[in-house]
Amino acid sequence: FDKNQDGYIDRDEFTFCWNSWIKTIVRPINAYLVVDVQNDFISGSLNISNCSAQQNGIEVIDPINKLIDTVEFDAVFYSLDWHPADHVSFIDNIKQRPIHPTSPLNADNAAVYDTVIFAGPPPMRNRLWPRHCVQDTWGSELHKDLKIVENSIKVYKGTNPEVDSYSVFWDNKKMSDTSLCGQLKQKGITDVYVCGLAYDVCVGATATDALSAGYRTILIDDCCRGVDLQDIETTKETVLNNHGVIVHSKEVKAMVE
Ligand code: VGL
Ligand code: ZN
Repeated sequence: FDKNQDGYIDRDEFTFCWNSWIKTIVRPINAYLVVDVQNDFISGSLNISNCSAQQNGIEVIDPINKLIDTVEFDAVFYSLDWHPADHVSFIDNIKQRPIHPTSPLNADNAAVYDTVIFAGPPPMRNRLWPRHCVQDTWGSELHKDLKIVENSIKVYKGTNPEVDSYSVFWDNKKMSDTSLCGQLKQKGITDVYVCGLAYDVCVGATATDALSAGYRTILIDDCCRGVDLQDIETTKETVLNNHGVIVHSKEVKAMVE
């Protein structure tokens, strides 16, 4: 850069270079991704407080809202688990599909939260859940106290009756992606801040996919609640092993600004 009489870098030249070149390379562009903060996971049919970790989903709402109010993210996304009535993950649909002969459990002895193998083709491992987040029902609505930002984007997943979708990027078979992938690219997002429900299921799968897609990925620990304590620990280890970052929500504002 040219220097002025005082020996400082010329402002106009620096500003030009920053805006037209440097910024586009080095400035983070931050997305806030709020995963599945829906009625069924908080107080409905898949209330996570009935699961082994006994955590309460309602507790994520205040810290998530606080970040919405205080941090200027470049984009905000809300994902919704959005299942058709005949979805493969619902235990009460188990008789609708043939079980593979190698499946340790079958329609007579599988219980909720168990995993069975459906015949396919191809054979497909599938965890069984109570009927939840059926499209256009109260259970699939975002919780009424969750703040919805203007110009934010909703992402629907789990819409294919034959394949479950924990990650907000890809279904569990990696057969098809959601609208999130294209939106992040189109907006030039570099950093993804992930939070929501359930920590060890959809939040974990989403953070893992964000890392493998090459995004700098920040998991906001106190804005997540999960199903199983051991699985939550495994989720955190996986994120850290793949060069993700785990922070408390009070650290986020300084990271983004
Ligand atoms: C989820 C179980 C089944 C989640 C979705 O959002 O974490 N968990 N479907
Ligand atoms: Zn689901």
